Amino acid sequence: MTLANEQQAQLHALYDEMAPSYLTPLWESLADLVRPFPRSAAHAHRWNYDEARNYLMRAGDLISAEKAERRVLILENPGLPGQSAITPSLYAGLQLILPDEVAPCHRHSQSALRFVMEGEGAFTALDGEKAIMRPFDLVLTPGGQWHDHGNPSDKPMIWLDGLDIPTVRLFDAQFAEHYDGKAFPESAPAGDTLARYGHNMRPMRGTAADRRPAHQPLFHYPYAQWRPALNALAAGGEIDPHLGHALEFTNPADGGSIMPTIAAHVRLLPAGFETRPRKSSDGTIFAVVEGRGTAKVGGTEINLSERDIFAVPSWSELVLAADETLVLFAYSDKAAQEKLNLYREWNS
Ligand code: GTQ
Repeated sequence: MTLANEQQAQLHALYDEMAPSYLTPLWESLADLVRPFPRSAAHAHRWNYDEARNYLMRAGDLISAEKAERRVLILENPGLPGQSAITPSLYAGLQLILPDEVAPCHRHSQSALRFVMEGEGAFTALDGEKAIMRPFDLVLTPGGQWHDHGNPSDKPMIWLDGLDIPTVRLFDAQFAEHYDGKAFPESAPAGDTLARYGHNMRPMRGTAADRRPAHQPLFHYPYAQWRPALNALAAGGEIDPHLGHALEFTNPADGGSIMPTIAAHVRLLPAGFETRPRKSSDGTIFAVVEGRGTAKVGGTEINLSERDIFAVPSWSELVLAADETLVLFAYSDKAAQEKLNLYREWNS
């Protein structure tokens, strides 16, 4: 044995000896732990809506929303098996509520957004105020606020749930409670908060100012408002070469992201438009609202049709191309990363 080999053998014997004391040598893993740039375990992946919907409807025949508490199919990233995560920090699921069903009231530390995929007339109630949901509406249930869902309409209702479950799990900071009784008592007429905070205005005086948390009053961003805004933006101005025409949803209390951990936006790419390549450190979940096109993510080309959902991992090069006018909804952990001074992007 050479001297070098002898030392190597002694080192490994040392590792074996210290292992039962839960000690490991940094120098064997440093290059993996502290990398020059992100190399996500998540894969670029698309879920076809019709396929997922079919499984969800079959589950609907077999278990009630009430029994399930939340009847949801989790969109689990193929690179993160067993983690109930679509990116390392975020969760996505498709939730089904059938006519006359209720999903019981609870609250938890995790913040959630709902993006409606189909159906009309079901509601999410937040601290006792209903938001009546229509296709492609965005509805928030921020951490700590009581929420239940119900469907008094005559059609199934399906929405995309986006939560910060893996982020809260990372911090070991989760708490949850069930409400005693089915639904939280009605605290205001449906649409009350939207009327008060959803139009670049705020109440001069009134109960909603007290009833809703001052830091997070608004929780409904209807398609009927955001879609015309996107159209007006597209009609008026120059297109961003990396994003297309893009608008971020904001919290009217501070002009920042919709929730402390999650940011969300919509974008419109005109037919024939292709974005310049871009990378960002926020792994992002997209839902196709309208149109057809492709997403090139690193080496993978993904065909996009209406209501498909796809995940783009952190620091993957993304090029979006629209065959027809392509409208996308997206959410990511950018809000959390900016607070932690972690967010970065690269625009070619
Ligand atoms: O609707 O409250 O997809 O608590 C996962 C956890 C939905 C909800 C999910 C939840 C909910």
